[in-house]
Amino acid sequence: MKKRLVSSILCAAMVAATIAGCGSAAPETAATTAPATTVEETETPKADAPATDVGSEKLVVGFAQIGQESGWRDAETMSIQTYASEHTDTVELKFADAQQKQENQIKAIKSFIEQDVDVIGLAPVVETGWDQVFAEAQDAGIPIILLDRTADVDESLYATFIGSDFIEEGKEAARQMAELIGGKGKIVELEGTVGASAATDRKTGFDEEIAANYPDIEIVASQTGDFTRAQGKEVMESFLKSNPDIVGVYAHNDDMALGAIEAIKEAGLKPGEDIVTVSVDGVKGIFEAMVAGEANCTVECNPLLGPLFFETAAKLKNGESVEKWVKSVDGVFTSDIAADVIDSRAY
Ligand code: GZL
Repeated sequence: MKKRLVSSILCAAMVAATIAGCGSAAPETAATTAPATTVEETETPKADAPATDVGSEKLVVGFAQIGQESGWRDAETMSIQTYASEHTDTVELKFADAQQKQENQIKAIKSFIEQDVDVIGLAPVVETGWDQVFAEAQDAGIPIILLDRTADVDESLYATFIGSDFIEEGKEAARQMAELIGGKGKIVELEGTVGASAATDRKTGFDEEIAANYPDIEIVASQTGDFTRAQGKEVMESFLKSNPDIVGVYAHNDDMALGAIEAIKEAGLKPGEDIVTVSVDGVKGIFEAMVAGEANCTVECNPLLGPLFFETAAKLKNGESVEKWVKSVDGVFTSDIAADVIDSRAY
């Protein structure tokens, strides 16, 4: 607790300092090991250091990433690690890749607590199962930032959620789908990871919008593809076998849509024409498919959250209050403008 108190005092002087991180992205942790720590350890500031002394005080952040399931996830990881590696003087990043397993994320959080980091960041792979370890972090005086996915815990157990409005993304996708198919026809839905807030809420938003406003559109099948391209393709193959007359596919992320496009082509049909696609994320691959006439719409979900993440972590270390939800601003992109914007896309 003493270190935390000192950090809080010292951090008052950090407001002017640029927040930076040291790129110490640990190699991918194996599925069963505890998270790798960085090579460099910070010195605990001397308890009697004057409040104005910035010294070698660093913002020490532990981030428990889900894994590498999609191009979007890779873009987010790059954003976090690049920001840290470009600011090696005042921030130390301890990074763990949980290989999409909640138990590895929990292990990583416990390790960050043992190492007494200043702030813990987490993209919760699923919404439930976090109460115990979040309470341990709270008892240790370490605030938690939720990045890009929410957790189903009491709000007092985390400092803030930085991410998009997934329900609104789902509603926008429904409006785009309705426009593409003229408000009628049979469609299928490729869901994200079971239990993930991004999947649950994108489904809620889409299905409710369709039910409320488009009575002539029928969702004839809906199944998880776990946010991966391979599983998106596999599920779409089965959809096509049992539903030969579908006119559209809604995928909770672009990677699954790209897998579905492969399946549609292998079934001898034209993606983007015989079966239209609407998905979420805005990764480069879906823009390339739209330019090729094989995809129709992507609802953007910004993964470039690194700078905002570190900025928010610094505010927490400075003892500043932050909004409970720092909402990302996202756009919508359709195939008619894809060629004009593809070169300006940052991920
Ligand atoms: C959204 C994020 C989702 C992306 C997927 O914030 O959690 O996880 O939409 C990724 O591509 O796998």
